[in-house]
Amino acid sequence: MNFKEKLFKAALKNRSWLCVGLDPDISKLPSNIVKTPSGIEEFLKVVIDTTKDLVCAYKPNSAFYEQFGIDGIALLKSIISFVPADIPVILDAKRGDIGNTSKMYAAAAFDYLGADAITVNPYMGFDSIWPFLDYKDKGVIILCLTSNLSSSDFQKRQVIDIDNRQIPLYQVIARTALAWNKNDNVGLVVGATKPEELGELRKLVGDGIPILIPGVGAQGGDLEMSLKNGSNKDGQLAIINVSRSVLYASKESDYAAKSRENALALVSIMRSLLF
Ligand code: OMP
Repeated sequence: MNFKEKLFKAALKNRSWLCVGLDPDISKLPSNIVKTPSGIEEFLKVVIDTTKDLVCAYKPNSAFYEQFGIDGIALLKSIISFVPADIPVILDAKRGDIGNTSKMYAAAAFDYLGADAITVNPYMGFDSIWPFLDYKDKGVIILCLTSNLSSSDFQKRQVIDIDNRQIPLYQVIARTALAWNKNDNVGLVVGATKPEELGELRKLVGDGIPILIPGVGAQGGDLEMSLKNGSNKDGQLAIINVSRSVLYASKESDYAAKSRENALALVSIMRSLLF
């Protein structure tokens, strides 16, 4: 089963387009959790167990694991394999390098870690992305318009596309991503903090491309607007990522119940609008 099929299956089974971000931060952990990689492992496994019927995917961000060195990589691998087999894991690593190097990044993400999809940075162009696209069953989610304030430094600059049209750079990326979608395994990242552009981008790429939408919760993005503007005509494929506001719902030992409560509040809105 490829990434998109697995994503659809999980979303329809759980009636949810929520992706919980698994970004462990020692300073935010509940007080009863031991502040070591094995303490974090226990914490993340509890959160997965308590939310696995509420999500369409999980998204561990590699940086939060790399900070612990070799133990962090082991933790990342263990967390990915702990996620139930019918729920896709998006490795958030924003990779991209010369082709020869991207090939190694792809092998690390897909063959070693066992991720179902990865986020990639398109700045270096097609030969930096094809080693990922070449894994036909894996999702390749391309940064298009990111949620951060400084995204406009480059992404909103007006540029001339190959057909001589003057458009913002993020639209060039979206149009190019469509051209790269020969294996039907391309997705885009568009921040929830950019709702107007999100709607414009959904129209531009059509109904078949998953859009990963981070920025709801801690970054202030609006859930309903993200669903309305990011979903396709059937109310699908807007993957709403929420990390901190689900993971760190409580500093106390009731964190599992509180994480579930926060995830369920988001999913209830999704269910009332989309399912
Ligand atoms: P919270 O703000 O805690 O919900 O986390 C958001 C997660 O999404 C983090 O792992 C970010 O690195 C990631 N992210 C963004 O916040 N903005 C983007 O534009 C892209 C991503 C991403 O690629 O997932």
